[in-house]
Amino acid sequence: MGDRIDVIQGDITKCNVDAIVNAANTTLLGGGGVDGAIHRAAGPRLLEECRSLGGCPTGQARLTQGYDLPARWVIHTVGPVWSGGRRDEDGLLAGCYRSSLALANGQGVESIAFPSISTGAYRFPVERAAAIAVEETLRFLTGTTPPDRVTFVCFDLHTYECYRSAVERLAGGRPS
Ligand code: AR6
Repeated sequence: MGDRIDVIQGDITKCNVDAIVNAANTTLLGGGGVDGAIHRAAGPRLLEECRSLGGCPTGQARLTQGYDLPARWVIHTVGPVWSGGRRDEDGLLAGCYRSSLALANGQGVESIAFPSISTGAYRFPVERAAAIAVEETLRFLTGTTPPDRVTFVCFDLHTYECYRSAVERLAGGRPS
């Protein structure tokens, strides 16, 4: 199963995959971090389409086109703000991965790239988030295609190391 999961360090806006996932907020109207980078790279038509969606609840996901991005689709999901772990942050973060992968599956998306949802401005602890991301992805991929290939795109080295070790530990092998 580990052979369908990749971990790389880099910029998700440059990824040549069918769909990239955006760590958005409930308005879907843009922001900082990876959200800002995706809107800048996709161009103003992305914001226009996002406006028509009327927002997205935490833990769910919405699909738009990718416009000027190499990726054909953007899946916008809203991670939880970390507040100590007592507000079902784990369950909500798992929901982000489940609903993003379900949308990808319904759209026939073969390859999808995720950023490390919630671990920037929303302060979710990275090691804990990486375990949830990998567990939910493995659970979804078992017996399901598409997507055939999932890439975790980590911006900084610490995040990269956390996701790599989560894949090694949970998928029973080194990420390819
Ligand atoms: N490619 C890949 N990862 C990136 C990139 C990039 N180009 N840029 C940043 N990251 P964050 P959140 C990493 O804050 O915690 C926004 O304002 C970043 O280093 O983008 O879910 C939204 O509008 C970190 O590891 O998302 C929301 O209001 C990870 O992406 C809020 O931030 C997530 O950091 C969402 O916060």
